[in-house]
Amino acid sequence: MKTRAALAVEAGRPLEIVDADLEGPREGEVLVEIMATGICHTDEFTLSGKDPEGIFPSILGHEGAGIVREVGPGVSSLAVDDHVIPLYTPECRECEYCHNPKTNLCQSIRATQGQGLMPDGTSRFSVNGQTVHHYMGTSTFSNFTVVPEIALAKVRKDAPFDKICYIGCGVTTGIGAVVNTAKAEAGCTAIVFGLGGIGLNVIQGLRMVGAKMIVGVDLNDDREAWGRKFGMTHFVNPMKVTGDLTAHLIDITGGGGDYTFECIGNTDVMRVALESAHKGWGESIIIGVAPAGAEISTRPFQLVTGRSWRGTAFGGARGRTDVPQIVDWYMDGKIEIDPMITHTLPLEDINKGFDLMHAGESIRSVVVY
Ligand code: NAD
Ligand code: AHE
Ligand code: ZN
Repeated sequence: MKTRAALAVEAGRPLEIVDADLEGPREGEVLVEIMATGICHTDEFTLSGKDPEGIFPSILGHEGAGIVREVGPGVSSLAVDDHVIPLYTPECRECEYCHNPKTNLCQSIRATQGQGLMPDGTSRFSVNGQTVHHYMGTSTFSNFTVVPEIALAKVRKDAPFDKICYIGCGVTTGIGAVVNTAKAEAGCTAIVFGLGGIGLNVIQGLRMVGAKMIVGVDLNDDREAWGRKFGMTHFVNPMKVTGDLTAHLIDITGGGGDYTFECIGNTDVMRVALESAHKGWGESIIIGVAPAGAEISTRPFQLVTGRSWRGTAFGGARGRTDVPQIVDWYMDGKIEIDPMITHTLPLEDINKGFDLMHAGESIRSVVVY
């Protein structure tokens, strides 16, 4: 079949709207009509050429929601007309990782996913006879996409696609980092670096668990109002701090954060986040994705004296199990999504979504097909 899609032709070039060819689902695969997709900073990161796993030409996008239109042979957990959210972190429930409660990183199809291919080692997408790669196993910048069954969460049918698509990455990553990874408790003190589409969800996760003090750090002053809307209690713009930022954060939190979260992908900020975690017990959680070749550093003494450095992917969530519950949280009013979706665009304007992100003008842009 033909599908309208935004093609990443090569690194650093705007996406091109094309009519791509899409093969039907094979064994264990599902054809999904994507109804809406968010644009995450990670899509920009890969398009920029900084992702060591970036492959071109490809169809990016990993924050979608849609409807099952066809199931391949052997698919048993999904049927035509089911509403689904594609999962870049699948959940096969069979691999060593799925059996270990310490991780959400199902590895059953990770190798082919990283090569931009379906689990059988081939692509379903092509344009003018040339193979086009999948991205993160999801490729939601295409109106129709083929996704492995184990990488689809079935969700309730009354939830709006143009909002719940954000649960496919940003919402789950931010809230999950607090609830699943940090397991932050009521009364804690936290520092959140980067108040964009991820950081604001960390903040609303912290509010949900009853954090006492939530310090937000961002270079963009406009983000102060955004942070306060979701529960931030203090705001710091590093440009306006005289002296050392780490010392300032330790000072205002009375010794450092019980939990700190880096939601930018900047290795210098990752160091500040670790070193502004409380001596003796503070945990610093890296969410931001850093460019190929980047490395983190600190004095080992920072760890010797009780701080821990950790990381999280997809908020530690097991998608098929946890994502339907997060959709319920949204539908029950326990978490907010609508105000963070600042822009809604047709696919033809998808590059505007990237421009808005670069200009710091959007929290989340969502493409509606
Ligand atoms: P975003 O562009 O919406 O937000 C980034 C924010 O950081 C902006 O508000 C910006 O002003 C601020 N910022 C930039 N440099 C700063 C600095 N030096 N100090 C303070 N603030 C600074 O991006 P996003 O969509 O929220 O994504 C954030 C990061 O999280 C990206 O690196 C993305 O790739 C990553 N991410 C990781 C996961 C995961 O599973 N680990 C999931 C989604 C996104
Ligand atoms: N491919 C990159 C790393 C990109 C990365 O860290 N991706 C996150 C999700 S970001 C979503 O917006 C992730 O889940 N990583 C775990 C995984 O298995 O990919 C690189 O550096 O190679
Ligand atoms: Zn993302």
